[in-house]
Amino acid sequence: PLANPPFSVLSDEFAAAPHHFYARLREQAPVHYEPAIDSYFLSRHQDVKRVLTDHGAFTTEMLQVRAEPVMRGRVLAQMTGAEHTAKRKIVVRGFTGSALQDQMRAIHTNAAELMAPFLPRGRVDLVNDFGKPFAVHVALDVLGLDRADWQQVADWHAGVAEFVTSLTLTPERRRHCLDCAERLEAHLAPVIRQRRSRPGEDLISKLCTAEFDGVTMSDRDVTALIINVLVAAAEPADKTIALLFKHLIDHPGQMAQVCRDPDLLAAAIAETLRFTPPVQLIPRQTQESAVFAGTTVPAGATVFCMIGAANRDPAAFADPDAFDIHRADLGTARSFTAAAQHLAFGTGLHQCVGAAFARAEIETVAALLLPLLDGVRYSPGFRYRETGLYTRGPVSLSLDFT
Ligand code: 2IO
Repeated sequence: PLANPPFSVLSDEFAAAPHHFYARLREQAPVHYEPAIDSYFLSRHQDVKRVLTDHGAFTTEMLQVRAEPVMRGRVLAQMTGAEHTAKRKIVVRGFTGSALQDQMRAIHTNAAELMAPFLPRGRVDLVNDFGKPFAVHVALDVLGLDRADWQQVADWHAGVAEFVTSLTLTPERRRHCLDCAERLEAHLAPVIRQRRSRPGEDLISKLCTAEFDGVTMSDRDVTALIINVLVAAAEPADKTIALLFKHLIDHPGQMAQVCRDPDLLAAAIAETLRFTPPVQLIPRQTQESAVFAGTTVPAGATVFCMIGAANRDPAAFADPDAFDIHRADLGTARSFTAAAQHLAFGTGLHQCVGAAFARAEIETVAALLLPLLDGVRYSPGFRYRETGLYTRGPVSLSLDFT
């Protein structure tokens, strides 16, 4: 359908600017088949929403091969029923309520410390100098792990995330990713042992001591949920921060409004998540064959929900390719809940467990950065580039400020 030359999600053209292809995909190939990876790509808001909402018909079974080898066990997204409800509740408790208040204080201190060396220079790479270390620090804080190890954990996390978010992986890269996962697991083993004997208030302790019908989780179960929280918290955070500032710099009128009224930050963050979701793809597996827009997808097939394309579907959002923090159809208050119209956090049973935390985290860090980055602009000669098909964000964001 997108013929001449045949369109591929795996092409360099798509990797350079996926959003250039969204309209054509939605209109001409809403069920795009990718033979090299034997997978289907859905781009319409309505189809994506249907897949994510119907967890009986569209399962997460493929995570057994797409995630388990590096997560070292089963993640929340693989669970259903009573087990899912119980374990999700424990994870949620780790970063809501009073835990959230403490974490936001820690986030403020964290962000201020990381930015301090760059303030006298008036220049910062918001991705590599700030966002990446910040994202891993926050994830370690939530888990109650030592921040001193952050660089090592960041490297292992990169390998685990590469495995989960790759559409194709060479045997060498696969080996490297599995190696990172094994080292991370070995790093966590003594921590788990220690928290079992002397539990504290942190999330790992809660995972170690929680009982289900009188039985605690195995080391394997606890390890997988720790890595689950680490990846889910660290991987999208630096991307969201950088994308928020990029969009505001590209729209000076809206930047001025947000600077004047920081209460608009929540709307700016929600619109950033709609416009450029840091998680662009969500995979599912068909339980039975299913028909979308007249095309049949066979049973047992891998289906990728294209969140970026769904979030720019004119059937769901007016003038979808415009970045507009005042858009009427966004519903900022809803944007971080199950009622969100944008699909950046997914939707349905497995909707992001950290959505409320992510909102508080990004709002806190953006409110801190905004006055520090007074008069912010791209550094001279800076060339903007994004990377990633699954999780996607700026390679770097070199900014000058006064
Ligand atoms: C970690 C991909 C960053 C999740 C995944 C195996 C499960 C799940 C997601 C998100 C975002 C990460 N999938 N978080 O898409 O926990």
